[in-house]
This record gives sequence, structure tokens and C-alpha cells, in this order.
Amino acid sequence: RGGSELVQALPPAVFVRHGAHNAETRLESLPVGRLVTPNDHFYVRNHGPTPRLSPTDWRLEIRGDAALRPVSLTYEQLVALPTVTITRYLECAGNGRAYFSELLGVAVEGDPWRDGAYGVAAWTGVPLATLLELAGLRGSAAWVMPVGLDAETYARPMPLAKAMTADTILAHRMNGEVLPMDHGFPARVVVPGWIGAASVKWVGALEVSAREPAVEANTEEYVMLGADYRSPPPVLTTAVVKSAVCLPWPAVLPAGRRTIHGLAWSPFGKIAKVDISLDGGRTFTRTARLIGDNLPVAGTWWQLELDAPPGDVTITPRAVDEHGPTQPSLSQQRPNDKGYLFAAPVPHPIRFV
Ligand code: MTE
Ligand code: MO
Repeated sequence: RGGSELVQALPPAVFVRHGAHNAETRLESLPVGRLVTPNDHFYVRNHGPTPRLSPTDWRLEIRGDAALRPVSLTYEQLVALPTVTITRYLECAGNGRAYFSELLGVAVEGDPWRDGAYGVAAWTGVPLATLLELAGLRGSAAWVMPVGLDAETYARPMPLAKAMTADTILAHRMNGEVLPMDHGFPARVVVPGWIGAASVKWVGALEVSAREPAVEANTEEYVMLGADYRSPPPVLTTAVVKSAVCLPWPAVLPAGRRTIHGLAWSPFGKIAKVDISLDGGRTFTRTARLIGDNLPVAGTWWQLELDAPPGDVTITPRAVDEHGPTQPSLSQQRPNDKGYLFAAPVPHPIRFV
């Protein structure tokens, strides 16, 4: 344990910092058309400093009242197990939080992320199902909680069925590299399609239990609080369909024929299309062209050709998932106290000069 800050250098051309431990990607710094986010561009969301864990001391404990025989694995044993590689996105539940105040005029708690707490990686690791089978499950097993080795423990449970999904893995590599420290070295869970908070980093244990453990991350954080929600507050699981323009905020561009680029992603499947509004989201009169890879539970790049006279415009993308889900209108967007799951289309301000 130890370490006071982040390990990775976070250049301001690539990241916007939110406090000491958090940084969102400037989407305009990404290589256009390449869906996978380079590791050194991937957003970082930490509840505290990055723990520097030694792979020789580290152990993965699989234990709990619903585990038949507790197991302890070394790093070498973990990486020797058969792996899968899945390309999936992670997004913080607070991504887009700035827009609750900027577009809806409601004050919410937390860092004002725009759209950059989103990233795609090819994750290599061992399915949680494989690991849980090593310990064996009692008939009572119903919850699995990955526990992080942060200085202040971070843990968040998921139902057994979600843990047993082929897609839910304990990753030890990211885009072909050993998992970077800020992203959870030696191993992190990846729970595709769920809010990033489910994808626990620096995992030291998988706890299998009959009952749902109550921890901060499912009672106080990552729950829906506010006038629209009753107690007990709904625990956040699945993320929402989103899209973004990959330009600085606000953007200044030369007038004339321009190609605008953006990203769109969905926790359900591929992106079917991206509609574009040039009037602030009232009417969607254009359709963007999807470019490069379009992968389920990862996303796609899109582009729009535009003849832009000098002046101010907003470009508002709206993504549609292949199974139908889309982004709600701003008037349908309900607020919540902690500013989670902002889903409405965002009018991106651009000045053509
Ligand atoms: N895991 C641990 N152990 N500690 C944390 O603070 N933050 C969570 C999740 N896993 C966190 C964690 C949150 S809120 C998010 S959005 C993702 O990690 C961010 O993953 P990243 O930093 O690799 O982008
Ligand atoms: Mo998050």
C-alpha cells in the first residue's frame, strides 16, 4: 500500500483534472476513428490515491459465507489461468454531471465531468465464473463483491448472475499491456454495460455471500437520491446510451466546409445511428456517418460534413442503440442529487470564424 497521488503523468493537453485523483479525457485529443482509447488517454476515477501494489505480495482471496473452500491465488497463478479478451467501454456514473446545472439548471453534488469519463479498452483477464468455480459456490450464493485494496477500502457488490456472465472478468491486461497502476494493477474487475463504479480496481478479494453486503458504494454513493426517488434509494447498475462531439468546449473553428467528429456508445449493443440536431436539440434533421469499428458495449466514431458560415452554432448528437434504446430529450431527463446518469443529448457550442 502507499502512494500519495496518481502514478501516470496526466498531460493537460489530454486530460481535464477534477481534484487530486480524477481526470477526464479530452475527447478531442483522441485519434479519430480509432475506437480503442490509448491507455495514456484513458480517464482516471479514483476515490483516493493509487495504491502501489507489489505483484509478489499481492494475493487474490476468494472467500465468503457462500464459498465452499476459500482460495488464495498469487499473481503468477492468476495470469496462468485461461484468459478471454473483450473490447468494452467504461464510463463513470457521474459523466455528464456538468450538464445537470448547465442545461437543466439544477445544482448537484460532485465533480463537473463533461463527456470524457468514457473510454474503451481491450481487456484481457479471467472470467469471474472461472475464479468462483475454483472456490466452489454453496447453494446460498447470491452476491459477489470485489474488494479493492485502496487505502480506504472500495468495494461494490453485484448479483451472482451478473458475476457469472461470460463478459464479467477480472482483467490483468489493458490494450495488450500489463494493467496500468492507475487502472487497477495487478487486477481489476470489468463489468461491461454497468456504471464504472462496478468495475473495482486493485482487487484483493472476491467475497461470495448469501446476502447483499451494504457498503458505501451501494448505500450512499451510486444510488439515486432526490425528490424523484424513494427510500431505499435505487442502486445504479446499467449505464445509459450516450454521444458526444469530440471538440474542445467551447470550440472555435474556421468557417467553411468542415468535418465534425464524435463518439457514441451504448451499454446494450452496437450503435444503430447517430442523429444530429443543428438547432439545439429541437429537431434532428441530419444523420451522422458511422466510421471505423462499431462494437457492442463499446461504441463507435461518427462524422458529419457541415457547410459552416461564420457564427455560433450548436451541434447536438443523439445516439440510437441497435435494439432501440436512445437518449431521452432534455425535458425527459430527471435530476438526482448526485448528478448520475445524465443521458440527454448535449448541444456542443461551436464558433465558426
Ligand atoms: N475501484 C477502486 N478500488 N477504487 C476506486 O476508487 N473507482 C471506480 C471504479 N473502480 C474505483 C474503483 C469508479 S467510480 C470508476 S468510474 C472506475 O473505477 C474508473 O476506472 P478507471 O480509473 O480505470 O477509468
Ligand atoms: Mo465512477
